[in-house]
Amino acid sequence: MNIIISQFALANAVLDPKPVKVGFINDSFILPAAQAGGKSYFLQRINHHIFTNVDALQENILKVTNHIRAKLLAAGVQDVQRRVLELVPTKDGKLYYKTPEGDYWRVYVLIENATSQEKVTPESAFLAGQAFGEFQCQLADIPEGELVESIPNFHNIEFRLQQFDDAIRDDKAGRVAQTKDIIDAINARREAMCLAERLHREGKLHKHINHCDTKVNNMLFDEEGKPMCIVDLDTVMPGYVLSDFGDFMRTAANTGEEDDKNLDNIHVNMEVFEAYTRGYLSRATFLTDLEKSLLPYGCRLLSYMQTVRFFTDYLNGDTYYKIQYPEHNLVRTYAQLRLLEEQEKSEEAMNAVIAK
Ligand code: GN1
Ligand code: MG
Repeated sequence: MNIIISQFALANAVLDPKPVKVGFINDSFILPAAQAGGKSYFLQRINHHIFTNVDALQENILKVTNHIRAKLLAAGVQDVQRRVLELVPTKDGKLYYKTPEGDYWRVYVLIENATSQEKVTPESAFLAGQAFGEFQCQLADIPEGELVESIPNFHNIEFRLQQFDDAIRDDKAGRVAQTKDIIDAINARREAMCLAERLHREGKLHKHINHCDTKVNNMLFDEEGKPMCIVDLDTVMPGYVLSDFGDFMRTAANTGEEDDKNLDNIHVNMEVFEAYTRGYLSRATFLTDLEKSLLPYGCRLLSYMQTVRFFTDYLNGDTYYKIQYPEHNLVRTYAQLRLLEEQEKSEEAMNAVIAK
């Protein structure tokens, strides 16, 4: 690993990499500064089986971070280096290093004294809503076509259902026969869940730049518990605002875990829903009436999409998501499906919050 680290233009010496468990896709390490007062870094091996165009991925991230940094500087914001990620180039000016074995590595400056939350409170959900709303506003003026879809059709539910159909047809892991209940639950909702794509084709629902992975733990908080920096920019790309709203609710407005084995733990946390919605709508002032009215559907869409994605990976023999035990993707599927059912029951209550 020293050979990898030595490729990057670090400002000072660093200690041995310390692995950190974040996300299901990339491998991450902290490079602590060797001397007090020095800079620490965040090293990642990019999963290039998932992000197949690493050049485009890294270009996207550079554009997004430069765009946000310019806005923060123009607004006179203090401590800009804690509010936006900074990529560290290699010594020959590239945005990643490719090893002779074909692995891709990148480095960010580590944001110091930051914490992340796995569970939010209504107070932090309100602040998170403001922060994700602001993030969308900051990126709203990136010209169309400037960012590449780092994973093509990433949040396109029609595409995800196609992958699901293919997985059933191929039945690579021989798991289709025992999972008919899930297949039926997915099929029963497919027509209704493709609404966003239909509205887009009809020219009624437009795309904005989205984060596309607005899990609570992709936001760093400062010492006072205020949102400071949005991280994990791999999937920043054009999409429907429903994606970011829905994915936050999927992960934060859930009283259970994403992979809860006890389905009775899973309910919609309406307090968090209400607080995030208030924060988000106070900043995302560009939303149309149609977009606002679709937000509860957006919650269901993201839970449904995640059900389809975890389940498709299960049928394919667990090749996409990192798993911790053999049936993990099946457990995740059931937990996401239950969340979807709970969100269906809360539809009226959600509509009332938005209307208010
Ligand atoms: C993956 O690895 P992480 O936590 O950043 C996935 C998201 C899913 C999420 C499920 C590139 O995100 O789309 O919503 O797992 N990222 C990719 O928790 O597929
Ligand atoms: Mg991610």
